[in-house]
Amino acid sequence: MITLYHCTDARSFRALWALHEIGLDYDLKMLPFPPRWHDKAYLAINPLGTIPFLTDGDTVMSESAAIVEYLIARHAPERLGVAVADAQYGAYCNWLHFGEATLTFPQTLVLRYTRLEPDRGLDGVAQDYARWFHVRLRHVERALADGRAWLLGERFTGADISVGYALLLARNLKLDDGFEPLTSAYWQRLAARPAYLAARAAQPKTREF
Ligand SMILES: N[C@@H](CCC(=O)N[C@@H](CS)C(=O)NCC(=O)O)C(=O)O
Repeated sequence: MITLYHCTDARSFRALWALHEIGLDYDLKMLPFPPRWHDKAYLAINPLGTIPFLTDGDTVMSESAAIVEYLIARHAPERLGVAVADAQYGAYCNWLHFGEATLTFPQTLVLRYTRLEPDRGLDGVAQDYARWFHVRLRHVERALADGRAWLLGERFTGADISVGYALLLARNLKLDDGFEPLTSAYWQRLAARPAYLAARAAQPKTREF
């Protein structure tokens, strides 16, 4: 049985969404956010204190994009993945990582300095990184300019889950006013997917942004 440690709408949502897209059974362990402040016992399970944390037999993983890649490679390589020999394999890997490293990281500074630690007086940092996020997001708008439905064309893949989570976080942080038209329509398509909706419904709505 796969076990996923998760906080509502945190990066672990990528793993939860992938589990629903694939149709796998899983055990969901909900934690308060951030667990390192509110659930010290969790450090014995994941010494990093971060989520996601996924266990699958002897396999343990703590990187959300890697978990999406792992689950798809193991359970739905043809339906949701891209084969190594496929001409789009490089693009697939790039979007998987772009979603986390380029589109999610800057938003964590916005989250930290506007929601978690507003008294630090670092609102300027939050504004700089909100702008940084919107500039990097233009890469998604450019990719969609040829009318494609998903990042790799007409096939939905794990790359869309990785980037899609960054768009969900942006919406929660009210950064979606900076979505350009094609990105906005792409977000609407992602948010209408049955597996996305099922994953949202599987988590308690306890987290305030
Ligand atoms: N690169 C990692 C980042 C994991 C991470 O930092 N998760 C955040 C939640 S979205 C977290 O656990 N924050 C709580 C903390 O830093 O204590 C991933 O993609 O999973």
